[in-house]
Amino acid sequence: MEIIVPNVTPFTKDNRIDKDRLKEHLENLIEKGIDIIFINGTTGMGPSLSAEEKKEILNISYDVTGKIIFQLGGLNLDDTLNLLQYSRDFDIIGVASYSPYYYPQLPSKWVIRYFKTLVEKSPHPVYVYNFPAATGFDMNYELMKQIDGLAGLKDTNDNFVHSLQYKRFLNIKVYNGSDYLTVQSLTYLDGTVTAGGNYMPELLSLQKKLVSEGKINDAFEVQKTYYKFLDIARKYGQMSAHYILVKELQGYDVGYPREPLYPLTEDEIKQLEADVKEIKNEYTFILDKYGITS
Ligand code: ELE
Repeated sequence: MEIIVPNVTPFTKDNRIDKDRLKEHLENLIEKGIDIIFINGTTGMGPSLSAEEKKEILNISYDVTGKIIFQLGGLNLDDTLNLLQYSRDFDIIGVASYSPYYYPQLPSKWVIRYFKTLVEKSPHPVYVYNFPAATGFDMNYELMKQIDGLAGLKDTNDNFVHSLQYKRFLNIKVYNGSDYLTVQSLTYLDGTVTAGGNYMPELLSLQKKLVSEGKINDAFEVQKTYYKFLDIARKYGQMSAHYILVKELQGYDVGYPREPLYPLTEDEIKQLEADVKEIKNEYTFILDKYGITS
């Protein structure tokens, strides 16, 4: 079972990728036991990145680890194929793509054709990133069945039965991508993809350890604390709150989100810090209880 973190992408105040901060962040995640980094995902603002920037992020990340799934999807197939070609020289876990998005009512045969093209051209195992709430398209197990050679899928879906169906009907790796289903995904699927791991890598690693030892009830207890911080992230807009929460819980700066996802205001940051302060002792209590150093 794997714990996978879709990393935040640190930007500078003038909207450029902050290489040093990205490197520092990924080093910390790997050190804290994260198995795979999912780069250019939703949390990493994949749709806001140019093809060149996606390459740059692959390069920086690869300096830290090869345990990478490289998300390279987009609405320009030339770019995507070019990125696939580019990834050839990197020894990574795989590549991933969300389905073509934005355009309404896409015939499913086009989406199937898209993923078949990726499988055919990819030098690496291919993972589907299914996020119907964001893309407007659901790559359900019946569609997935029509594509041979896929390695796996990340299903960002609060409907856990939907994720279980892939496991039931297909022989591929299946991860759920909802932050609130970490223990469930570790127990019943091949693992979890969770943005919360950016700022709570210790609690995520601990959930994995407890599940692998069969201590599911203890894992649920840890998950309750995990939930409390996820709730804080959502209260302020999770895409930008992640940046502050990394600072609060991991102690280093990951810069800014990229506009038009605006950073939290001074007042919001103060409020968020107060919220964190109220429950931070729970975090340290758990780390102490299990003898984890942060
Ligand atoms: C998730 C989103 C899902 C993470 C990525 C991810 O960033 O690439 O609110 O749990 O549905 O897709 O963070 O957010 P929730 O896989």
